[in-house]
Amino acid sequence: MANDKVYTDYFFDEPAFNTHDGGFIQLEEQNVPEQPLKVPEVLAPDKETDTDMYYTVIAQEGEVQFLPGQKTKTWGYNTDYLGKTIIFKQGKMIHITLKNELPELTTFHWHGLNVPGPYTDGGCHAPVYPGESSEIVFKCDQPAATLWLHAHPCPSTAEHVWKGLATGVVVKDDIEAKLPFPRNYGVDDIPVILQDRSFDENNQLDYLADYDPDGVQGKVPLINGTVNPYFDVTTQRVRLRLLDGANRREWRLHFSNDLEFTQIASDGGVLPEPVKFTHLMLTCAERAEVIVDFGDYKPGDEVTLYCDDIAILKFKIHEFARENVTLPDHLVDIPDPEVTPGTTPHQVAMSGMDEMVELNGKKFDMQRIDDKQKLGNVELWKIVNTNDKESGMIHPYHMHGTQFRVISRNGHAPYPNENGLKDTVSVNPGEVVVLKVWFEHLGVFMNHCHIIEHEDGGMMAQFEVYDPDRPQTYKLMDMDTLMNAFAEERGVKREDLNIPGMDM
Ligand SMILES: [Cu+2]
Repeated sequence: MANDKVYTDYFFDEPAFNTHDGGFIQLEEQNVPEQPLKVPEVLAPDKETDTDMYYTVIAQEGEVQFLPGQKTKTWGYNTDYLGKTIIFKQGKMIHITLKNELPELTTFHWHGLNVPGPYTDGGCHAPVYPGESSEIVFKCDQPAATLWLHAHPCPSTAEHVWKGLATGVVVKDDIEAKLPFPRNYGVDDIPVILQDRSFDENNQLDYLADYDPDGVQGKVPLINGTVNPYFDVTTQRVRLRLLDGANRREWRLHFSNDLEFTQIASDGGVLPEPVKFTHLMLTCAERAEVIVDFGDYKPGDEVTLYCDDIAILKFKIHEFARENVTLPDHLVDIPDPEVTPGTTPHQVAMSGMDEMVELNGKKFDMQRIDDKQKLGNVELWKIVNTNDKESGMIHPYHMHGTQFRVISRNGHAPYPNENGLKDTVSVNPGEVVVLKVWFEHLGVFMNHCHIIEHEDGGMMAQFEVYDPDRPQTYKLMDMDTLMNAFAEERGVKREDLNIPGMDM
């Protein structure tokens, strides 16, 4: 049953929906000296036992030499921009001190991690104020995957991510460890965080100046925080843990000479079968682990990764030991529980663009629970993008607290790389995507478009995962408290607080 087909398109009816929007900004290659791709360091644990791991994650200010001339002021986790890669082992208890050394409140959201909501999950209900810290403890209990950590302090999530608050989180397990994948971190297994930014005349990030309610973009490709990067290839096969970490951009990826590559994992972990591509698209927050085989190249050759027709990352081929590895046709088993009888499918409509974005006809309200699902149930969620095909955008739909299955797209089978676990799914204009969703933890969680300005603008809701035998009460944050805190921290009056997309 091996799927030998090589997919050569982006699976979308249109080659590029995001170009429909008048505000679309195309990437531009930068005329600056090439630099080695920054590979984030691994975050060292503070302490480690057979059963427990202890970490400190610090949100901090920094500065980076992105471009010749002035350094850029940035934010990051345990470093200047983006962060150190955090590696969890399945089965361990994880203790994390979350420390905020920024001048304003932020939150620490574990995107794709199956943990209780709303505090451990780290959405808007879990602010950490400047100079303060908080502790979370959870068991890492999910398959090997590439996840990520990012700030989620609604409605300033987009600005915090734009300044740099995002980093890779890798879960490892014993099943993935036996598969013939490259896994030597930094050598043949590297995170590749895809972002775009624009810089002002002083090389600074000016979020307000670049603000677009349909998502902030910039013409400068920034890969792991590197402008014009290259990577030295010293092994025949290289595993790229691709993450669309952009606020709004879709990445249409392909290599020079249409080099084939193989996707082995999606958001929630390893795919049931490898899928071969020459062209792959990622929408905001989606991940794809791919293996690129450079066996047909020789030392001195260069292979380029493009987004559209813009070079974003070069691979310089060096001498490497030849290997002849064939991936098995079947990689892992994916859970596929039966839908609980008698349950009614949930309906989620993502509508509008710019300031008009809504979810089910409403703007986000952090005090309102919009939906609920019983712990242990498996239920269908029907996600609709009501934008029209001529002028609408793709809305990448994300649910906290779960790794779901994609059942169908407008009644058809999902794309071939959507047969694994996912936490974010692109929904094309005019499309209905059906998901099968179950949860492993109680809590209040958010569901939203992951174009971050759409989420901040209100295309977001929240639901409760409940157990009738264990009723919970949650202290939910309110907009007044958050806005007053932001105003105080930024040293302005509440009415002068400039958070775009927000009616103060
Ligand atoms: Cu959207």
